[in-house]
Amino acid sequence: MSKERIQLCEDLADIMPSEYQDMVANATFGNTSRGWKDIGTSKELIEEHSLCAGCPESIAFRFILASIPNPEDTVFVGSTGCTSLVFPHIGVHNIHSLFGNQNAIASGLQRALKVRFPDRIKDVVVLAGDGATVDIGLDMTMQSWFRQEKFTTICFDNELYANTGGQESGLMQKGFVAKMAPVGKVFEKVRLPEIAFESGCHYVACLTVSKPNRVEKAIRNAIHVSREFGPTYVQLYTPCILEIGKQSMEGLDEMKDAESIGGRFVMKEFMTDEVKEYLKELDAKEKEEKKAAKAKAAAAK
Ligand SMILES: Cc1ncc(C[n+]2csc(CCOP(=O)(O)OP(=O)(O)O)c2C)c(N)n1
Ligand code: SF4
Ligand SMILES: [Mg+2]
Repeated sequence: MSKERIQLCEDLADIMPSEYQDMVANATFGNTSRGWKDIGTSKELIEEHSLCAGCPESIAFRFILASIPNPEDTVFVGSTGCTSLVFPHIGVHNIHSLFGNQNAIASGLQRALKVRFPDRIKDVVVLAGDGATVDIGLDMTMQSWFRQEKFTTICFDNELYANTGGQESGLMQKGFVAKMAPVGKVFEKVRLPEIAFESGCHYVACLTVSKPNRVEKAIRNAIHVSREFGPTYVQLYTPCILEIGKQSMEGLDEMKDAESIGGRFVMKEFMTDEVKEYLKELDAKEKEEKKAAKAKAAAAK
């Protein structure tokens, strides 16, 4: 990774917005050890968001953007929904795709980047809602897994179509009544994490976004594994507080309840034995690198 990739053009530097200047000077591009702990002390890759106040999708975005290992060489592929309202405000390349097509677009993009930049690591990350990933786009989602496309799919699971007012989705829980689904869901929540693993994903994680360290680890694992092995999937419970009748400050409690013992979103991970071994080695390597960086900093004092 290199900070040289994110620069201001000298001739235009004085007319660039101050937020952009700040990002070039103070964001964590190029830091190998970037992570959620940088939030609050460095320039974040998200300027603002246009979601409802307190929407868990907003904090999920912040954690993900702080955790991606290679932001200057990452391209997000989004889809229509509440998530798509945030993409115009982030400092990472992103593409908006037609609703449901995101994994097809990402497949072509990842392949093209591999041809165009054979010697550079380029990460493609799909980030879309449950309606886009599991309902209308399920065919494209699963076909990319069957074809072993090397990118990560992140699903913001708020258990309905929030952006269009609350229609039923496959990830909605049984019996739930939404504003635009008055009868109530008649079948169980689709078990997409299990389906993803059975469909060829090499690493799968399902969790809430209440604990930033867990989100960071899951995102990093998913991206590193996608580079080496093939498709990976991360499902994040980001409840729509409007639909479940919560106040803006109650989203965190909702997620904590959901992940406590016996809850619907106790964290789960699936991975192959090969991946388990690979992640163990990656962790050990990262620990060594951190130790060496600390020792270097101490010696420089
Ligand atoms: C091709 C197409 N079909 C349908 C829509 C209408 N549409 C916009 S947002 C949305 C729901 C998004 O739901 P989800 O993916 O779960 O994201 P959320 O808004 O819940 O974050 C739908 C159906 C559209 N914009 N384009
Ligand atoms: S409608 Fe729901 S999911 Fe969408 S921004 Fe508002 S709280 Fe978040
Ligand atoms: Mg949704």
